[in-house]
Formats: sequence, structure tokens, C-alpha cells
Amino acid sequence: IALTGKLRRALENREFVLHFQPQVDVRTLRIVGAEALIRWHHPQMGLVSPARFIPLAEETGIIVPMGEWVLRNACEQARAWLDGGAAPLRMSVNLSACQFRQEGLAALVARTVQACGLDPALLELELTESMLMEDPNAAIATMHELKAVGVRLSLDDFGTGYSSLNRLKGFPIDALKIDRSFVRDITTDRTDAAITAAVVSLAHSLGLSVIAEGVEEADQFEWLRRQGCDEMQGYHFSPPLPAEEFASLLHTDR
Ligand code: G
Ligand code: G
Ligand code: MN
Ligand code: NA
Repeated sequence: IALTGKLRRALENREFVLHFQPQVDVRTLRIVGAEALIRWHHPQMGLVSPARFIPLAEETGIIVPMGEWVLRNACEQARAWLDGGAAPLRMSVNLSACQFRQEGLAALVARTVQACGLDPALLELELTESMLMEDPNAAIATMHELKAVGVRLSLDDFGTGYSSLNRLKGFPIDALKIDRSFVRDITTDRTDAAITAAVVSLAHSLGLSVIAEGVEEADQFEWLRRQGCDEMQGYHFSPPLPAEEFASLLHTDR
């Protein structure tokens, strides 16, 4: 309850920052994308985990202005890296269920990329299965509006939800993100290995790109590379970083 008040004031007090985690192309090992992840530095409480405040922000509706802030700042950062001479980089932003249901989401996204002078093709919105399955037909309509703006759509935490494969083919998405709970035991658990291999081939047969999350070890990377996974993200490459540190990684990556 007390936390809600603090969270409400956090935006105007500029207590949020974005960190960015690199997404690496498996073939070239180049950084091709960044996932924006919000962090809250409270002056007394210190760093508050998003696992704690995102659910609270969703319950209270604070997620809506917070989400607008994330979208705007992520696009401004992508623009700033381009202006600094970096090669075009995709920026991925997580949407919450609440934001996804908001009237006028596509218009907001269109205004934001335009205000930042960012090619919409460089913005990716990460959706989750649960937010699409609540009302699949409404979700498909919203996704088509977003695709009309020109952004990419990905399905985050894939495999943890319950979207049917039949539904999946009707979603106008561009990529699947394999949840890190499958990746963790990929080299030791035959079931996780089988599921992951199946997801990679399913994605490719639907014409989608596949990214594995939570890649922490070289042998997970090797295994996923052999399976034909397109991109990877995880501590093996880099944790989420403050913008300046991400930028120096971009420069050493050239
Ligand atoms: O970065 P970290 O692992 O601490 O994030 C924890 C959770 O918070 C993840 O599920 C992540 O998707 C979510 N999260 C991080 N940043 C954002 C954000 O900007 N918007 C939304 N909706 N969720 C976020
Ligand atoms: O739910 P979502 O996939 O958006 O969550 C992303 C979260 O995963 C981020 O909060 C990030 O801190 C965390 N993360 C990123 N890479 C790794 C990793 O290699 N291992 C683990 N355990 N978590 C990771
Ligand atoms: Mn994500
Ligand atoms: Na995930």
C-alpha cells in the first residue's frame, strides 16, 4: 500500500531508468537488438526489482503512464545510438496486458516512433501468450493495427503460456522468444531439449525468427546454434546494462 504511493511518485521524481540487454545474431555474433528493461531506484529503498513493482503497477494502472515512459525512452535511446553512429539496432519493449488492452495503443506507438524519428521496423513489441489468449480475436485486431504501424511483434516467454498451436498461426507475429526455463537445462534434460528443438522448427516452419532467452553457458549457446536458433540473449553475452555501458559494448562490437 505504502509502496503504491511511492510508485505513483516515481515517474515524476524520475526514479526509473532503462537498462538494455543485447540480443546477438547467432551467425555473426553481432549485437542486432536491445531489450529495454525498467529499473526503479528509490532514494531510500534502493533498487526495487521489477518482479515486485510491475505486478503492483499493473494492479493500480500505473503501468499505463509507466509503459508510455518506457516506450518513449527506449525509442529516444535507439535514436541516440543511431545519431552516435551505431549501425541500425532493433529496440525491444515489453508490453503489459493492461497496455495492450488500452484504446489507442497503435496510435500511441505511431506517434512515439514519429516523434523520435525512428524507423518503426526498428521497434519490436514483446507480447506474452497470456495477454493474447484472454480474448484472442481482440488481440489479433490489435496486433494487426500495430503491424500497420510497421513495428515488429514477438511472443515473449514462449512455452510457459497455453496458446494453442492453432492460434499461433493466426497471430501476425515476427518472432518467438523461447523462455529461459527451457533453456536452463537444455543440455541435461531430454524433455527440455526436445521441447526447445520442436519450438525452433515450429517457428521456422511458420516463417518466424527464434530467439532464446537466458543463455548463460557456452554449451547452451552451442546446442542452440546447432538447432538453428537465430538469436540469443543472456548472461553468457551480457546482463542488462545501463545505456552508456551498452553503447560502449556496441562500439567494441564493430
Ligand atoms: O529485468 P528483469 O528480469 O528483472 O525483469 C523482471 C520482469 O519484469 C520480466 O518479466 C520483464 O519482462 C518485466 N519487465 C521489465 N521491464 C519491463 C517493462 O518496461 N514493461 C513491462 N511490462 N515489463 C517489464
Ligand atoms: O520476462 P522477460 O523475458 O521480459 O524477462 C527478462 C528478464 O530476464 C530480465 O529481467 C533479465 O534481467 C533476465 N535475464 C536476462 N538474461 C538472463 C539470464 O541469462 N539468466 C537469467 N536467469 N535471467 C536473465
Ligand atoms: Mn521480454
Ligand atoms: Na521471457
